[in-house]
Amino acid sequence: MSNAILIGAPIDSGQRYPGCLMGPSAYRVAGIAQAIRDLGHGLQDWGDVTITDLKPVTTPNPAVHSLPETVAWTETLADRVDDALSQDGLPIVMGGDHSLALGTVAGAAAFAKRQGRPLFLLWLDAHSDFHTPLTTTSGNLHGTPVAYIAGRDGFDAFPPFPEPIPPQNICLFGIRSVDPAEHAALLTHDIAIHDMRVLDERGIVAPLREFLTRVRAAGGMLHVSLDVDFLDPSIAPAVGTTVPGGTTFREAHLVMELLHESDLVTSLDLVELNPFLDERGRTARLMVDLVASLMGRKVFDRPTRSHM
Ligand code: 4U7
Ligand code: MN
Ligand code: MN
Ligand code: MN
Repeated sequence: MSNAILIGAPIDSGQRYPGCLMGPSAYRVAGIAQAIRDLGHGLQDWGDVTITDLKPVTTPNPAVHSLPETVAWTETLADRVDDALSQDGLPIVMGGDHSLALGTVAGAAAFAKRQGRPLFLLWLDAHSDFHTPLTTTSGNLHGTPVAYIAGRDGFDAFPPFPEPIPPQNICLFGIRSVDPAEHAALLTHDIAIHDMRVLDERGIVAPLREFLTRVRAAGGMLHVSLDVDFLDPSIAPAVGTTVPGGTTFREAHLVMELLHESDLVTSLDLVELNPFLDERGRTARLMVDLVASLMGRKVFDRPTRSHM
């Protein structure tokens, strides 16, 4: 059983579509705490994180906006996630846009470094989020965390990433929108890119098991970052960056069920939910149900058997 720790991260500054800051409230209204408790886990809610002092940081790319806010969120969230892990907790960070992962994964990396354990990253997203502040044309920093985590240049305004995750320990899943500058950079990094073309052909089970087997063999920690746009917009409309051709209801649950059975997940982000765009709370409820699958809710409960 886990000691789940909810951390609200009401971040809107990594993109330009207001509303993600209502995400933590929507998850609470949709019953995330009770869903986790009902599965027998311990649960604490640490409330919503706030930022205080902004530093006058700059970047040469004039397109970038909200850099001081994003740097402040990064520092604060890294600290919260490190604290949660240090208390033997499973941090579940409720966003907020995806720029929050600049901080959450930095916190997990700082903890993993002290433990002497390798950190792995599973990125469930329509987008590769592999821009740097120097290459982004939209200027929206929610498109940059994977580059920061992989140790790419261009993040001078940010705290140095504690221990960049080697590309072989990063797995992108569900990808179907990659900008030219991201594409060029990805070609020079050995990151597993399971785009939708690959998942259509191979299914999601085999590629995910391959990755989880490597995490287990390395004795690694595993951070999972779940972007709402990983899901097809027909089932998850509450997101500013919809891309058609996403994962289905059952594919997404199957990913979560396999993650539960692996028992490898050590931290989780829920990002990009924009409740202002939702239809009667359906996206928030789906995200909570996916968390429940990750925490052990089953379609049909059978005596334990291993799937790894
Ligand atoms: B998300 C984009 F141009 N690549 O940089 C950009 F297509 O966290 C989208 O995955 C980024 O939702 C999407 O603005 C970031 C765009
Ligand atoms: Mn601390
Ligand atoms: Mn994303
Ligand atoms: Mn995305």
